Amino acid sequence: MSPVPTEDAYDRIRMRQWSRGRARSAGVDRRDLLKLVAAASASVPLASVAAPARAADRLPGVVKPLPPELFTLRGTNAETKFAALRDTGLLTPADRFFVRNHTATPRIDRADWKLTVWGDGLRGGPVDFTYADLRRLPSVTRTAFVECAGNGRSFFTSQQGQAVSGTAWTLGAIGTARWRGVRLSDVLRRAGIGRHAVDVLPRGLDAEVVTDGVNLGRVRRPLPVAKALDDVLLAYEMNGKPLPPDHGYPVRVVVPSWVGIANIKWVGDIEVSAEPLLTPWNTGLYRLFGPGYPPEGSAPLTRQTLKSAFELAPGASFPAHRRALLTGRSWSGGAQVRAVEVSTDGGAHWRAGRLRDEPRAGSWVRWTADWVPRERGPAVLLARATDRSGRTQPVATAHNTQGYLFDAVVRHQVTVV
Ligand SMILES: Nc1nc2c(c(=O)[nH]1)N[C@H]1C(S)=C(S)[C@@H](COP(=O)(O)O)O[C@H]1N2
Ligand SMILES: [Mo]
Repeated sequence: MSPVPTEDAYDRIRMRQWSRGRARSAGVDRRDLLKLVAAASASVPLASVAAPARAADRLPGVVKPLPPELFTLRGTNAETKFAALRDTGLLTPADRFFVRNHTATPRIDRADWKLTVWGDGLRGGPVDFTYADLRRLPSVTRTAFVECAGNGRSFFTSQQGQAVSGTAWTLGAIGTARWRGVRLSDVLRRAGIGRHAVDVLPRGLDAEVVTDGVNLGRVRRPLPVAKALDDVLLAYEMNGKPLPPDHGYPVRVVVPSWVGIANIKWVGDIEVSAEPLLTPWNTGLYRLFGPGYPPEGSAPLTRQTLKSAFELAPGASFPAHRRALLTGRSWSGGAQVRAVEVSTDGGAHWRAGRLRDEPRAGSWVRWTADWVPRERGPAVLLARATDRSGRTQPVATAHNTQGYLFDAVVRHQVTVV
């Protein structure tokens, strides 16, 4: 089932093309891309991560309410509080699902919306699909998490003392939903994708992104054709209802197990290219930069990594000598979660957590563990997952300047009273 060799091959080829200048820069000046890469490899001040989160009920640019008991606001984004997932099931209700907006949620009328598929990777000219056209195609349903590649970024700083740039997420830049829509492969085949197609570039209808005086254009990131024809959806429903405006209404891309940025919201057009494509989102952004990586960065990121989180507020308190039920979730973009271990003494002793869900690829598992705290004072809770590929969460994650793919065990401070 896993297309891993294909992904690896794609990355190797794309890296060679990038370094020899053979890939085409889609919609942004190649010199600007090179500047982005240079900026990405520079180290950055801690201040960018230490920027204080705000408390408010609303964010301009986000349509849904963001009550402080459910969300922490970070710039244009809203992080889900893990404690607010404790009373939810496997699926994250749309009103608690994190929001990552480069700019602002656009208001789109589905009667005016269409999807244009175009490019030199098609056998013929551009093909349009209305919302009604998509609804007439066979539908598929799939449970999948969407997780930002920078989820957990703030722990590079708070646990490892390292500077990283980007939104200072803790662990709440993830949600799991049941997505319904059509297969991207069905749409690409109907649009006449040719055998020579190599990259598929969905683009959002939200505003162009301007950073440091450079207009990066609209949010877009190429998918290798092998992935695009595999398990990618064009989703129009989230948890049985039309997509909410903030999560991509009327149609978004869902790329199970891959970095959040692959899941383009408010998709308006898809370029199918016979040449490899480069955009800011697969060159300066969403690669690993830093001492251990080449100057042009690692290969573009594909799958998410392995993580665990307690459904608890930071600094939560527990009464001594009373049995507490600890709950949490673990997930991996690499393979199903196989086991979760929990420590309530800062990592000296570990015991097995009880899994509450049948582990499935692309989803998370809920787990529980009992704890009877004995000593009053501060305590550190840890949860550590292992997936079926044999990976276990490490003690530390190798540094990268933009703080992507943090996978180390998080130390959750609590107090016994
Ligand atoms: N058009 C568009 N698509 C987008 C984004 C965006 O800003 N614009 N953000 C991306 C990023 S970085 C992430 S992590 C996910 C977040 O999806 P969500 O807001 O539905 O949680 O959407 C991705 N798709
Ligand atoms: Mo993201």
